[in-house]
Amino acid sequence: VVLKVGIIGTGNIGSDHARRLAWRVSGAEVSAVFDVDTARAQALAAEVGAVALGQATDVIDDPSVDAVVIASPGETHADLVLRTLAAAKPALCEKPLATTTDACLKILEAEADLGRRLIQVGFMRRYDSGYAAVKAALVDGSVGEPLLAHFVHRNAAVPDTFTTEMAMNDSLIHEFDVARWLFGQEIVAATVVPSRPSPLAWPHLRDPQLVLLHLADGGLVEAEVFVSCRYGYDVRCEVVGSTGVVLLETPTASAALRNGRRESPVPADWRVRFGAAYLVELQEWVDGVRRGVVSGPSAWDGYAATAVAESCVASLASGRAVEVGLVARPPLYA
Ligand code: NAD
Ligand code: ISE
Repeated sequence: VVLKVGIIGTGNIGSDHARRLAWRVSGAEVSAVFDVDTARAQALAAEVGAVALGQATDVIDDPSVDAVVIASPGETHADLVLRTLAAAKPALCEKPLATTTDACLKILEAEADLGRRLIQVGFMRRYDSGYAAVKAALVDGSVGEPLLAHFVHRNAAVPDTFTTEMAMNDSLIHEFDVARWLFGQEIVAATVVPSRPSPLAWPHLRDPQLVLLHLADGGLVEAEVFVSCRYGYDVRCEVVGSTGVVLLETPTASAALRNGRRESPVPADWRVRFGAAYLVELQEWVDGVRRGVVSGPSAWDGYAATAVAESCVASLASGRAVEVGLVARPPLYA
């Protein structure tokens, strides 16, 4: 049976996901969409063969919707996820799961009451072939025991509505999830150190910044976030193990060799860099939901990443290391 998906939020990534589900993912179709920007929702509905409905809850409750993709701004996620859980429907919620740990905890409680996992968070890097290779090298022990990691997360530019805190809860939240996933460890403390700002960053932004994350087993992760780097979208990681190192470079499809130089393109943005990963993410989600299983990044993963982002924002204010205090992990997410 084809999975009928409803999309809430038809901006950049909501539209991309809708097109992937309509045309590139097998076993799925888009049946309904909603956006507060009615014209945008109607245009996308016409494009993918869906109907545009009048409210987000109409999408969630529509009998022609089996599962929901939430791709509206982060601060709207918590209410929509809770509403979807109340309708006992699966949802793929873009990151962040919610903007506060209190809201994440309400979601964990609601899912625990249902007694089964229905929520997946859009941490698509876990579906990227490069990150999967790094994870495989750590799992098979080929670099010994993982000790520490260096991460780089650079965006060419951000709109002037982007804040210093968003570098943590909107951009680096991906690294918080990847660090937990790669090391199989929770992050227990975070320290943020802003650098001298780039002259090209918006005047209100502290950009770039360095973050130091302490893992539960004593491992360390250091992450640079720089959202005004200008030259392209550059996301990398290097994990240092006891007998070797695993490197994930920014992939390049081609290189030009001329005039004594080797030049290769840098992806323009996340759409280009992670296009293949979003497709795998959606295909696996659809396949799982059709079998009655949701097994990707969980509401617990969403909560843990938001908790790290909260500690980073506190560290930004205090200039000190801030602990990440998580509640006990419920058995549903064992
Ligand atoms: P966007 O601004 O392009 O799109 C958001 C859309 O939501 C807009 O069309 C807006 O009109 C609509 N909207 C606003 N309030 C709404 C509401 N209450 N109900 C329904 N629709 C509403 O933003 P975007 O870049 O597409 O980001 C959307 C979400 O996806 C964010 O949570 C963002 O963090 C996440 N995102 C994830 C990735 C990733 O790599 N996984 C990349 C980009 C964005
Ligand atoms: C955006 O929302 C994403 O999730 C991208 O992956 C990230 O690189 C960017 O910084 C965010 O704003």
